[in-house]
Amino acid sequence: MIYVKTSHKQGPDVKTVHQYTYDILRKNNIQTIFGNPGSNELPFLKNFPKDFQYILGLHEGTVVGIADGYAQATGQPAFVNLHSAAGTGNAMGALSNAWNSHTPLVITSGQQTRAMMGVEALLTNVEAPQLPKPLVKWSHEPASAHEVPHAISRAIDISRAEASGPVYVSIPYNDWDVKVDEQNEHLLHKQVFNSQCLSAHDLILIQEKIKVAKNVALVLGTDVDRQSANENAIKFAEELNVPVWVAPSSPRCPFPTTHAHFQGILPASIAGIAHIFEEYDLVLVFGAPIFRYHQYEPGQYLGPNTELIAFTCDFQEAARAAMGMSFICDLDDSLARLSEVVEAKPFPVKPRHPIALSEPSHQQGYIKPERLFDLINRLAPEQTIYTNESTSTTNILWERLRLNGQGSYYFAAAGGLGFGMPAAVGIQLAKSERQVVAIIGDGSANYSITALWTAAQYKIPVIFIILKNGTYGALRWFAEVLQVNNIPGMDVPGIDFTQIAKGYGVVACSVQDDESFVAAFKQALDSEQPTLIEVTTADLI
Ligand code: TZD
Ligand code: CA
Repeated sequence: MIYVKTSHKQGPDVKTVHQYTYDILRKNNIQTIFGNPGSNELPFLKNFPKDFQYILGLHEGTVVGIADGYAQATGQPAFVNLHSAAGTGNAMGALSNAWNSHTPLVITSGQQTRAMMGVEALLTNVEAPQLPKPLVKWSHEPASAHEVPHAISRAIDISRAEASGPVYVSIPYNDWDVKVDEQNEHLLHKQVFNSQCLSAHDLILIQEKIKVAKNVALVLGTDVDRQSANENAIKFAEELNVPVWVAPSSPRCPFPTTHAHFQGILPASIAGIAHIFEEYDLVLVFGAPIFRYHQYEPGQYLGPNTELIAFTCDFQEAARAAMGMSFICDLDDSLARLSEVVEAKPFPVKPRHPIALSEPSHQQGYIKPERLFDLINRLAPEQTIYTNESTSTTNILWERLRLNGQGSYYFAAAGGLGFGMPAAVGIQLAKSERQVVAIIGDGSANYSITALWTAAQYKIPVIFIILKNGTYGALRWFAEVLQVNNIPGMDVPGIDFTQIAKGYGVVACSVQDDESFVAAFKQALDSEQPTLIEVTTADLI
């Protein structure tokens, strides 16, 4: 037998995996843990440090949704602790959204004790690193307790590196008390920087292409907002004097919807996008996939005379693009530097079609979505943050709500329902100075309804507005697109969200007309406590 001498000190001063992990979290400014615990996780949570807060979610989809909102709102990795295989499995839908929105999430789960993993004792997470794939940038189970601190530090740095995203670490529960090498101190000081700027050569090439183009269109995507590049995006659009669209299916709003250059959100189809850009010879895209289509309307990606240049933080997006020229770079820096060198195009930018304000809803027993959004827009504070999971009204929302400033709008990036309510809770937790309003369909509200309980218990004053039309409206629309009939399971009648909310400890009311909505919304804004307003938005009889 070969005896390997290790440098592990075993004296009383030597730190354990548990101590190093919490120190590594502190060093990374992570002092909030989002979780739902099980027996495998208890040794990690024991003697929970006083300088940390634990946010309990009652279902793992809700936990990851809350953490996703929190991470997106703070711009920093959020730390999640889930229960083994079953807990991770419950979180997968939420993880699909986090993956697609480049949300930095460090998801840990407890594993059985190492001595019983081989016999697959109850609660063993079999082949743990496989489980969350392909929705994580990195997935790992340390080979021994001695690797755990390094794996945690590595996970945080990977999640934060551009393009940021979720990572997963499975940790056997007997690892936490193991004393480990003091060289782990290095992990408390090491630093990793993101620095990807366009080269001088690239800048000249792009500048030249912009200069010779006659009609330039600008498309901005979610990562412009995520990288806080909004101000430089406005500057660039104004310096170049060109119209601005938001990328299709964008889960965030990178440009003020009130700006004179704003044209709206692009349709999510191949033919739809090509049609809009027919008259342009250059399309510049910042911070979006090329493109995030949804409904299949076949056609040419772009017309024969249209060239596309994309700027992305994600090499996968660049590789996936079916056309064009892509630069993998920092968006804020690129926009800033290009703003300095471009010359304004001579044509005035046409404003988008004006939207007429909706009519009051007299005596009809419901408030049309258009009307509801106009009322919300009139009453909500200037800096309101919206999460949107009302699937058939997304276009109306983009037309009618004022979305201004960085981090004003969040939507499920993979279209996975169960994001809007928990994300609103996580965002409000991170941004106590701004009101968060969650706009949620009566179908979508059911996927992560337990977010209400976390909002109530931690006094997180989100206003949840449930649009009750009794049906899966978006699926009805899609059935028409696909021209398919007689589909079962399209309606969701008989749900009383006020009763559910009250059961979870959230103040709630139901409204059917303008006056009651206005009164309820004003009261919710003043109350500074979580409130649910159920709004009938269609004739349900
Ligand atoms: N399950 C999950 C987790 N995500 C999904 N996207 C769906 C199912 C499918 N789905 C949609 O894509 S939209 C939708 C479903 C069920 C209807 C949502 O209904 P709603 O909103 O009441 O929330 P609308 O405005 O009535 O469409
Ligand atoms: Ca609905």
